[in-house]
Parts: sequence; structure tokens; C-alpha cells
Amino acid sequence: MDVICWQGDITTLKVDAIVNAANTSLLGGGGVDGAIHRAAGGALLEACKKFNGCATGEARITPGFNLPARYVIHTPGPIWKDGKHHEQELLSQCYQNSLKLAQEYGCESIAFPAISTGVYHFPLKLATEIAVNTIQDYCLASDYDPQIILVAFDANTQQVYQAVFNQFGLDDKNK
Ligand code: AR6
Repeated sequence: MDVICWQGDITTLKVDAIVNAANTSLLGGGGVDGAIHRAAGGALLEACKKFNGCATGEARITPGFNLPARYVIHTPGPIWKDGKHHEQELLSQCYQNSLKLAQEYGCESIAFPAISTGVYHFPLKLATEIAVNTIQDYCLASDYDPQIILVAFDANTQQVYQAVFNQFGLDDKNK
């Protein structure tokens, strides 16, 4: 499994696909969603309108337009309430469904932001464990081995990523 963590702005990455922590309207917002729409240009919003929204845990793919990335995979993460409203399962589905689309579109490199851990308040360590577990399980079960970058925007997220990577016995090669 080829997974690394990296601190920086996901919109700068020249990968096959970047994942967007969207909301169910798919019509843009703040945080990483806002940054992706700004960098991609207005054509991204036009492409997103055609989906008429997307359920939490599902995913949709568009071109990257003005981004260096070829595709954007949009997935609305769960809003954290108390952990008793299927939040963990829904977050895992975000990673699974994003990987499924990436595989269908032949992506060899995919970058994920820390889905749901910003304004949706999903606990960061638990979210990171779910991300790594789900990626590991998906790649094993589907014979898919792309390069995966978990992108931390801030230093705190990067520290938690590194701690979880150590816990999972992964190399925390930071490019
Ligand atoms: N590159 C990488 N990561 C980023 C960037 C960036 N340019 N900007 C922010 N992050 P959030 P959510 C990190 O709030 O919790 C939007 O309004 C950020 O530091 O963007 O899933 C949507 O429209 C945090 O670690 O997403 C939804 O309404 C992570 O991305 C809602 O927010 C996720 O934070 C989704 O909330």
C-alpha cells in the first residue's frame, strides 16, 4: 500500500484526482471546498450543478478544470453529532466510494483532505484511523494500488496523521 501524508494545499497537487470534502448540495462552500472551487474556476460549479446534489457518503467525479489535478471527486462527509448516528460508517463510505470512482477512471494518484474534520467536527484521530483502515481494506480487496496522499492543511493535522501512521506501522514519508 502506497500511502503518505503531506502538509500543504491540496489545490496545488498535480495528481490524477483530488478529493473534495463537499456538502450534499455539491454547490461549493467554505474550507477545502471553497479553495477547490476557487482554484478550478466557475466551470466546476456548472459541472456540479448537473448532479442535483449527492447523499452523505456517496461520491461524484468531475474534471479538474483549471486545477493541476485531472479530476475532482466530490464527497459529502458526515456531520459529527455524537458518534451514534452512523458517522463512522458514513466517513468510511466517503473513502470507499471515492476510491471506487478513482479506480473506474484509472487514477494512479489520489489526494484526500481530512474529510469532515473541519466545520463538520469529526474527531481527527478517529477520522484518520477510519481513513487509513478503509484505504487499506479497499486496496487489498480490489487489487488496486494507487499512490495515495493524505493531505494535512495545518500542523496539528499533520502531527495526528504521523501518530496514526506510526500506530499502523506505516512509513510516514513526507514529501
Ligand atoms: N487543502 C487541504 N486541506 C484543506 C484546505 C486546502 N486548501 N483547506 C482546508 N483544508 P472542511 P468538512 C482542511 O471544513 O469538515 C465546506 O463548507 C481543513 O483544515 O473544509 O468536511 C463544505 O461545503 C480540514 O482539516 O470540511 C461543507 O459544507 C479539512 O480540510 C463543509 O465545509 C476539512 O475541513 C464540510 O466540512
